Amino acid sequence: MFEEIRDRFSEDLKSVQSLQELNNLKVKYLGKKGIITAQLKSLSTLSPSERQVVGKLINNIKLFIENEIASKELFLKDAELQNLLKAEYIDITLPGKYTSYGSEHPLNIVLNEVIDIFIRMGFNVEEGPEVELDYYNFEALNIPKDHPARDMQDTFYISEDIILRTHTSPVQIRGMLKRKPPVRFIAPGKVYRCDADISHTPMFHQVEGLMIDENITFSNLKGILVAFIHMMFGEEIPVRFRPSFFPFTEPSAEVDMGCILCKGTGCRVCKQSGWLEILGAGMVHPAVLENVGYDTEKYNGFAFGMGIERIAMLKYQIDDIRLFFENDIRFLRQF
Ligand code: 2NM
Repeated sequence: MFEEIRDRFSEDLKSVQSLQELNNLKVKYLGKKGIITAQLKSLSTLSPSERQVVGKLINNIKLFIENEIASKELFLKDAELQNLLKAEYIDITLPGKYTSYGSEHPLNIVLNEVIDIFIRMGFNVEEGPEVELDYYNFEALNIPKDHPARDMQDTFYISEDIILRTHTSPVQIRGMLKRKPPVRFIAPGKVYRCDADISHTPMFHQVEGLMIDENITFSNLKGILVAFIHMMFGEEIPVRFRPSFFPFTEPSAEVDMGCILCKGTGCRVCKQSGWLEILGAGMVHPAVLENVGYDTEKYNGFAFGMGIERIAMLKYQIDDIRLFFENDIRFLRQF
């Protein structure tokens, strides 16, 4: 009789495929209304001596069933885990989805380098409109009506007195009008001139700088610009100042640095001179300071300007300015 229960259980167990089925089997034998439970309950109908023998037999079967169920449970749980591992298998050796990263435009790399150097020397950064009044772009800068820079072929006119700025100097004018001296800021940004060849594009980038205070000298101008060139191109680079002319500065100078390509021995880029023109600069003309209401008895200062394209062309040895604006991915990827 008990042998029969045990064999039936073993048969039943063989057909169990899942934890759910195993639980059903457990209920069938060990549950409240289970086969073994019923047997245990029927013990009360036996005499004490029979109860001891039969009870032991039933308990043995119960233990056997419990053990069998426990080991089957372990087996099924392991099988379930293996299935899950198989179903959720990820081949980490497969190449990932391809993402193409952009890179910073060479002009922005150089522009940010220039800005960072002047920020380190205590300059603020000022911005202004690209569509500008003739007044801020020319008049306030002491550029007279008959000056060649005002010629129709250089300036993009929007109307009689509205133009695209031809330099960022109008930002300096607006910056000075906004505050009292001392002032020390740079104006980076896009400028527009009607011109196009391998070294000119109708839009290009400039950084102009300005420093106004009491007792500013040409030595201060030299100190700042030599420091800038050394930080930008290297401490060993020679720098020279040549007299020049700008309507908005007096005296004015062109700033050259030793050719970084031939180290001054003469090459195609420096036209055999050993020098590269890199900046224009000068002491701000008193007429300009008067136009912004600064007391020229008390204040003076210097200003300078540079083209970012030219610096980037020298730095990366690019011989055609138009490459910056064609957006050919093969060009842009190299930076
Ligand atoms: C240059 C060269 C020399 C310049 C002058 C001014 C201002 F507004 F203060 F008058 N801003 N920038 C300046 C002076 C710009 O660029 C080649």
